Amino acid sequence: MPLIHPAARYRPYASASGGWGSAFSVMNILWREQALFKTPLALVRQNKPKGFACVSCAWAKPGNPHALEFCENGAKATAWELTSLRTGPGFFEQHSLSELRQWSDYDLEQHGRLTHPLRYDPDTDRYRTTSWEQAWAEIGEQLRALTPDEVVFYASGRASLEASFMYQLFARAYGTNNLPDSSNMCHESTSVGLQESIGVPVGTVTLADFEHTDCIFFFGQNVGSNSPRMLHPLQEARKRQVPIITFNPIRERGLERFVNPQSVREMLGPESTVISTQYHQVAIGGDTAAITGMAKALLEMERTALANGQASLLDHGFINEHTDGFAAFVAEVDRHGWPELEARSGLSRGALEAAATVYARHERVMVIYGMGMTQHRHGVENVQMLVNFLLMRGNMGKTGAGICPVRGHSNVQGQRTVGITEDPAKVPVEKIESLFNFKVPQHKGRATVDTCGGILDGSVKGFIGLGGNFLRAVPDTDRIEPAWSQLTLNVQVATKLNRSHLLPGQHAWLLPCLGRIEQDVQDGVTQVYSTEDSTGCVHAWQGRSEPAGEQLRAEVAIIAGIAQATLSGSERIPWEDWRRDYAKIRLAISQVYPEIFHDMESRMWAPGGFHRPLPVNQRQWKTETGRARFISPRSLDEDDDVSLRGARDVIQLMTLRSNDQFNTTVYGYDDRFRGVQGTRSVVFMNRNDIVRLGFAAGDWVTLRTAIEPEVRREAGPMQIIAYDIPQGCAAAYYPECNPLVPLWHHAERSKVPAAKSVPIRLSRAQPDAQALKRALPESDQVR
Ligand SMILES: Nc1nc2c(c(=O)[nH]1)N[C@H]1C(S)=C(S)[C@@H](COP(=O)(O)OP(=O)(O)OC[C@H]3O[C@@H](n4cnc5c(=O)[nH]c(N)nc54)[C@H](O)[C@@H]3O)O[C@H]1N2
Ligand SMILES: Nc1nc2c(c(=O)[nH]1)N[C@H]1C(S)=C(S)[C@@H](COP(=O)(O)OP(=O)(O)OC[C@H]3O[C@@H](n4cnc5c(=O)[nH]c(N)nc54)[C@H](O)[C@@H]3O)O[C@H]1N2
Ligand SMILES: [Mo]
Repeated sequence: MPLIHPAARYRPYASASGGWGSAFSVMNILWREQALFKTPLALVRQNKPKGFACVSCAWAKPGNPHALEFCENGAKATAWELTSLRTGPGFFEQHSLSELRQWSDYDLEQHGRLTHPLRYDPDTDRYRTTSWEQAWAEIGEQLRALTPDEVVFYASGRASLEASFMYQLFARAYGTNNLPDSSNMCHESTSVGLQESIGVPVGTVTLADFEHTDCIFFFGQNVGSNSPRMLHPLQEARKRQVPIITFNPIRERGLERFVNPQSVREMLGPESTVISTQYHQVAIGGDTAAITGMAKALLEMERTALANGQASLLDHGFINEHTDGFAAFVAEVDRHGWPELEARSGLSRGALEAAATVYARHERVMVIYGMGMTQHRHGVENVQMLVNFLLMRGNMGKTGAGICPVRGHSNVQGQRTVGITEDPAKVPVEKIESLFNFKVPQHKGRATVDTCGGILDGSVKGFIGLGGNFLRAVPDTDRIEPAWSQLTLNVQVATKLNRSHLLPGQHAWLLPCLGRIEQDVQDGVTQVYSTEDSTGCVHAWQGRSEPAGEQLRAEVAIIAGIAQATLSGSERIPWEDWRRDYAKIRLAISQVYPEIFHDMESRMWAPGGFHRPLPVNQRQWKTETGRARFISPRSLDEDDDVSLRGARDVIQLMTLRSNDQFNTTVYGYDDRFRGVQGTRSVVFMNRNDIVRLGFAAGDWVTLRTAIEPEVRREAGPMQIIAYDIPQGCAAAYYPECNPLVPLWHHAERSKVPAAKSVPIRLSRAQPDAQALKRALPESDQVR
């Protein structure tokens, strides 16, 4: 067997993020997608007034955009959608689904855009072309035969406010609140945590706050790969000498140095901007302990100051007037000694005191965070701990300060705002009932984890997917796959082929839709659509590129088609009018949610969009007690109930994204910033752990979940990379590692799968030629 030395494919990345590496990477994908000419034209309009919203991340779209307001990964996402490659009817004549199931995620999507509505034919094991009218009629018939609570309506976070509003209304008029959403795997810990703590489910920071902040804390988010446009305001802040204090187990390149690829001077010159002024490599799951440590340091500084007759360090005026729970929080912090905090956080007292000192010296502090905080068993407490930290010095409801969750999908926050949620208590039921003349079901529906449970036990029989790749994105994928193929009904609205489409169940349709970059013409009139970004701004957009095929339909039209074929019509929902004129959908949205969306039709065109009202910014707290709440964590341990502390062969695995993917969409096999080339089958480990466990860098291993060992959960083979990551911690890629995450291993209350903290054991693997080829797809050595 050929020996593959890791040095051939792993070389630490010495450059800054952005820069020439970024420019080359974009050219590469334009070439591969055969989109060299179309894409650059489209990119000029990306994130611009009268242009289209980037289909990649949810980061804010400024009112005064750069000449080119896009990033490396936004450009990749655009090229991915505008590709000249097609997966048409001929493709499905050639390939059966059992054959396609052997393909990689990369190969499936790389084949290009879906072009025709398809129905699965079990006799030939192939998708066959159907007509839209027939598809809608047959899907309607299937839905009417099922009981509403046996069906779920999944949304992946891209669909516009208009399509999303229609989608949830359809599900509810049909008779269920089963509305799982990608946000159930993502920022639901934020929605639950912030709602309780400060009375809004979303972040409070806007782009303008970046101009006024004087200090930034950054937890568990990989800005260089996952929201690169945010590097611009961060770079601006650094030019004003704003300190940025980062907590992340891995030294992410984008959090260290940045060269703006759109600045000629920076590209040609030697400088790069240092992003993080302090970098703390916290242990996986150690953030609550780290923040407790900083709170402890602050309380100690405060006591010393008061004893010396100096001014108070904490904002007692704010704490007394606006918060509750402070005394209990102080007692909780006092309860923990430094040795315990150091052990749990993996950071020294000195490091935590240094961070706390910077915090104490600044007046306008904001906290930015991502999946490193939410995807833990204590994800909700992690988020609430960030709020506690901010409240100590009144960093809420003041310019330049606040909390900034970095959302994932480009309209995931907006989908929740217009009613995509399993909880009817979160939607204005009375307004919906009186406007549309139907009863909203009163009982809670299923979110993502409950949907998976229902698929496993057979109580979920029908699945409608508005985008996404549910089967690949959810935890415990190897257990769910066989059950997924037992569904009675499986309808997927998609732009490209993915694994969720390949295990079709009894009756399955694959319906191709327009992407957001494409022109959406209904009855001769070009439609516009709207989204809400991570900072709570609502914008209008318009796609202008030529659609990938004549048969494609807009998501709005597809939902209207299925709804009309399913519902009795007694509901008084004007599906056909809405399909013809999206302004009418927006009017309905503004009637159901007037506080947020009044006069939406005119306001959404304002440069930078319009802000949803955030009472927090007026220091009004819509919480249970009418105050902002210090909510003490119940434990410093991220996994207290499954802790395998003391089991020396167990390490904590985080599953994360490379720089060359968008969620389950794999653009390529390089992770430039982490120095990996040509493979995704790697596990990053601390050198001491590698030696201690009897391995060497470059060894092939199988990863096995250590909790609930009676269930066999495995992933691999993967090659070990010796990496700068704390001892006891490891990292590997999502979605390859999803079979390792037990379905029940999720955040309490928010049910976000704890994808950032899975206890695993390693065993030596001997990959055969086929496994090697899968692991190293671009390697000549194994061909
Ligand atoms: N190019 C690109 N852009 C994307 C996406 C994509 O896949 N590709 N996905 C989109 C989506 S849906 C989302 S939700 C976002 C995701 O964006 P991120 O929130 O950045 O998600 P991850 O890549 O999973 O990385 C999480 C980061 O958390 C760190 N981390 C892991 N565990 C811990 C911990 O216990 N504590 C701390 N402090 N840090 C930890 C990891 O080292 C990593 O840097 O990006 C969005 N944008
Ligand atoms: N282990 C582990 N698991 C995770 C995560 C993790 O960090 N670790 N992250 C979680 C997170 S944060 C998220 S958000 C989920 C993501 O879960 P999903 O949102 O379900 O997955 P995506 O990969 O974003 O979906 C990609 C598919 O969407 C379709 N698509 C693309 N554009 C459009 C469009 O405009 N319209 C329609 N209808 N379809 C379109 C394409 O067919 C494409 O194949 O995964 C979660 N799972
Ligand atoms: Mo996400």
